[in-house]
Amino acid sequence: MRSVDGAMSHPLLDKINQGQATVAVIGMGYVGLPLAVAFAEAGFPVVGIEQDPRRVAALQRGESYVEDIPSRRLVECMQAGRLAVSADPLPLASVDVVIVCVQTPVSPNGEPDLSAILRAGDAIARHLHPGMLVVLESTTYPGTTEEVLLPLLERGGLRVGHDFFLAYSPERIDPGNRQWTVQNTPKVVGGITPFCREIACALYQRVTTQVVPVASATTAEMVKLLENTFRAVNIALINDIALLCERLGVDVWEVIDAAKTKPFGFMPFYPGPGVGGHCIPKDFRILDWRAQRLGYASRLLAETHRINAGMPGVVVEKVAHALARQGRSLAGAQVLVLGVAYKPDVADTRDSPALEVMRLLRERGAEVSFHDPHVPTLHLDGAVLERVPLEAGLARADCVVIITAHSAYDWPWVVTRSRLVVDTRNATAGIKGQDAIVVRLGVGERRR
Ligand code: SAJ
Repeated sequence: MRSVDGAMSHPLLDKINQGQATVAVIGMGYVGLPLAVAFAEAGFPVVGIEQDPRRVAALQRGESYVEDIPSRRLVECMQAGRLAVSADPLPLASVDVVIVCVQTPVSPNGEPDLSAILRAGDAIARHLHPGMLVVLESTTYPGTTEEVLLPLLERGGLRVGHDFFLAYSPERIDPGNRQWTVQNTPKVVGGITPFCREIACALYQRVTTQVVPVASATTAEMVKLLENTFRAVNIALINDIALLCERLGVDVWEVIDAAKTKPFGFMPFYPGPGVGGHCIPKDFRILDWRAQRLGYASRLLAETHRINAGMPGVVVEKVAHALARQGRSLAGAQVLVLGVAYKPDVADTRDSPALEVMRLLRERGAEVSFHDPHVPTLHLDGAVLERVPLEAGLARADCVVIITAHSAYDWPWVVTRSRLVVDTRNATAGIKGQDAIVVRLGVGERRR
């Protein structure tokens, strides 16, 4: 691969640098679709490989189901002939680059489910040909690319670093984030060999402003887990501090706002009813699972899970206590949950803490309904719940629980129409309702 001047060269590298490499993206989800569109908009011919026929049909109709990609951008790429979608992995036989963006769920004990990666790896292995670059982006335990994907790809006799190239580059998509996109978020890249890394860096340089090469694929896998474990641990910390502040009789939200005036050495996190989404609840558990198999039991990671997973129960206890102070029992009470998406201003409810809060409220006999401006129907334990009209829901509710503070809510309007509010997001700070009683997570009764 080395030319006379020592620079690395290879026909694939030339095709990438000329924007002529054909790119396949496996997994057209909230990671894969924006990536496929980014490469297509950079001029590459792209094929999206997607196993879900409903997604394939939607994309072929020019309908985007990923909020960060408006259908207009998808249609433009398809009409320019630079983006096609296929349910069949056959196109892999004729592409130069394959990027794997499939999901890696975890089981209740934190064990990562690699089945989607293995299916993708098997499909690639069946179509692997000399001169191909394979990049894994799915979040997984450190060692997956080298110990699981590489042997799968080499089973046909082709050798990594010579016949084909393999790298890992963690996805850094933050759904709903309008400021940080594929194009301007630095991209970490680690290769199985130095040339694997070189080629993968050249690929991402075509769509991102900054590429960050690291020593190996395992290093790159660890970078991703550190990023999200950092968030999970700090969310657990502030949830813990919130419960301490309640007992201290201070307002944790005021404490955080004052602490973040420190211009260095502090980064604010905020308490809440639990941690949702595709990544933060699970990524640190993948790391914990791997650590335990390496004989390292991290107490911090175990405690992080206990605290964050325990927050829905804390919220339900707060509802029960607030009702009891009005002489009402949670059993039989009408409870309205506001905001069921896993974070503000998105429609995604996957692993949303609202689901566990609603389950626990129901277990305690409450009549639970929900409203969310972005979520018209909610699947909960096999049932399909319809969102209730907001004003009618507030009028009927004995207690309103704010789980996700979408910016579309007019909180003074909500509070004045509520009897009792349990606010887990500090959405009602400073709002005085005529007769509403507002209980905020992390705010203690001020001692005289
Ligand atoms: N949360 C809190 N308190 C906080 C921050 C978040 O309770 O201070 C909760 C949120 O309500 C949400 C969950 O944690 O339920 C996850 O929040 P998030 O802001 O981390 O949102 P995600 O999972 O969509 O995106 C994260 C990315 N977020 C940011 O960098 C801000 C990033 O960690 C990853 O790029 C992405 O996951 C991923 O795909 O790994």
